[in-house]
Amino acid sequence: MKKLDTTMYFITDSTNCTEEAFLRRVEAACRGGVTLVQLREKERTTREYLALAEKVHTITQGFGIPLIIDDRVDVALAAGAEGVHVGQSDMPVHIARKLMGERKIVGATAKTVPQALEAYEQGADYLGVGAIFPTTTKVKTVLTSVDTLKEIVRAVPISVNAIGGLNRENIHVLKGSGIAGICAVSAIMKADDPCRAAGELKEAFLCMMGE
Ligand code: TZP
Ligand code: MG
Repeated sequence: MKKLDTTMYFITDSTNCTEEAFLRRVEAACRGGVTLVQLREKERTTREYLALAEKVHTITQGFGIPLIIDDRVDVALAAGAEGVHVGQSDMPVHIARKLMGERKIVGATAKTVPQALEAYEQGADYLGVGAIFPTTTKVKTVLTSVDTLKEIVRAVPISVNAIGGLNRENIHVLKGSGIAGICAVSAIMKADDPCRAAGELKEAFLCMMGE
């Protein structure tokens, strides 16, 4: 199984949330139509990360949505997740690919064309590019221009997703960029109604792409 639809890529943030409320939000986002889910945990122990990954995986499997684990190949494999996402200071893509095998999804972060080419050549299935806008989510990042995003889309034949501060009001800047999808944390995670937020953001993106 390796069919990849990155159209509406939901990345989780469990901070300031009970586990029960967090899992309810993940379930709601899945119901809302997200096409890919990434579990992104920065503070948990390995055992906690794995335990949460297993719970999230049970939810995503119920919807047939692939689960990607951020940073950790070992947790992805142990949880039986569909893939892993690695950043520039994580496991190199070619090693992540070797460890995960050909059938799993390996995603990578790229902020420049050389980084994008390297990740593609090392076996990445998709790239996350950003931050396009300033973000309130805890992350070490710098802004990436839409021009660089477009250059990356032209440079590699794999799916490229924009990330960072994206919401229904600002995704129009991505029009004509050739991206495969958008990644969002807060627009869904912090919404009053994550199911509706996920559906509306996805719809707005698809609508913009079709114009
Ligand atoms: N990488 C670049 S920006 C970002 C990550 C993980 C966070 C995006 O979060 P939000 O809330 O959608 O801005
Ligand atoms: Mg990382």
